[in-house]
Amino acid sequence: MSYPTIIEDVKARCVLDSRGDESIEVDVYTVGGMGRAAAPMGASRGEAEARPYPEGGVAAALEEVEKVVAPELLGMDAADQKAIDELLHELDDTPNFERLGGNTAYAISLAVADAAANSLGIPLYQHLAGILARELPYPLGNVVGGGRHIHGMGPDLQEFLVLPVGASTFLEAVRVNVQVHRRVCQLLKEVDPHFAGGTGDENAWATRLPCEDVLNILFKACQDVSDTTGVECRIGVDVAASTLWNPSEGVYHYKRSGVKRTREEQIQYILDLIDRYNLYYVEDPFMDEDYESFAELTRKAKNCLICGDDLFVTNRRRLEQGIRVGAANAIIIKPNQIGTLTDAWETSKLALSNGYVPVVSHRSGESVDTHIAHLAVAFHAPIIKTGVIGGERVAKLNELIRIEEMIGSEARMARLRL
Ligand code: 2PG
Ligand code: MG
Repeated sequence: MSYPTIIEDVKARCVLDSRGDESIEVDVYTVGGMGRAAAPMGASRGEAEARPYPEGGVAAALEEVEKVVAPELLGMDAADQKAIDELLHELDDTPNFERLGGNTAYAISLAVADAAANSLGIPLYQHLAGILARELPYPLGNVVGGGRHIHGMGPDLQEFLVLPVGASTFLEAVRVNVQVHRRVCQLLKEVDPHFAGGTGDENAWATRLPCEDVLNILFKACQDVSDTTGVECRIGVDVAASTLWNPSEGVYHYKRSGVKRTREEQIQYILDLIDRYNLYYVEDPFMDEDYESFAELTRKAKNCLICGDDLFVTNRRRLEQGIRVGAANAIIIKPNQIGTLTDAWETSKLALSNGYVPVVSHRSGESVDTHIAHLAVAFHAPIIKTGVIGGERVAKLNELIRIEEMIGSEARMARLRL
């Protein structure tokens, strides 16, 4: 008798991501079904994250899959994720997936999980977490873009985000986020004479206004939408501070506003923003080796999530270091930063058991895949960061609307810790 999850064939191809860049997509065929996954790609990548592709890019990665990985996968059980991910580490024992590429490992690891779920006839989140996974994450939506996610001189902060903390269903949460996104568009038209409805990589609005003007607009939009819907919305930012850091001068250089801030001034600036705009969420407020400043801000900021993305790069060891010194109280989980599903789950579990909030996240260059929607539910992540509009962003949100429907009357929103 052959099990439905036994792997029979593996194919990899080059496809395009949402920016038009080349990416790897992997198909895994089993006795009873098939799975597919394409890798996303970041623009503001952390120094310590897995190298996306080997020397030679996607073409070299395809060759590795065909010659090195696929022959080993044939006959393995797709339901044994741990064994698959261990194999990937055996085939590439470099610390940062330099031989295969983190994106290659991601596409294989996720395609295998997808194939197992498909062969068993159950949704991916259920295959990974069983029938007791019933909580929906709050969608953290990108409303205005800046930094490396837009072209030209925009606001220095990379992302201005909305979190509908008062929503009682996932569908209500995404509806509220869309309303905030639209309200911000109206307000930008009134304030920014150059605004022509353009958007950046994640379909967040692109404006030339400086940070404080954008925050004032987002604050007002959240208030207006909260007033009309009765759903409380809060603001978040991704500073992506490594992209502002000037190592030779030892300062954060805000080019748009023409300001340079030392480490101490940066801490004070972020504390002021948290206070003035009642921020719920601040991601990467410091460069990605400054655990100490993360720890100091986490101690001083009351009632705000301080999240590490480039700081932790979904890496268990870096999170352990953060836990030791009290740096941050939330962590971005991007499986392609670390390469495999098992590694991402281990990091997420460690976060949960130490009171850190895992935030499952998209990348700025995305596929239309829906896997991260399933991962957020399976990993018990209270928040998912996916954008507000645009096909590749909405794909994840719509999948969560379907998951909410599949769970039925047992479905509830995750518990936010603040
Ligand atoms: C981030 C992400 C996603 P990128 O910094 O959080 O929004 O950007 O994928 O470019 O690293
Ligand atoms: Mg980030």
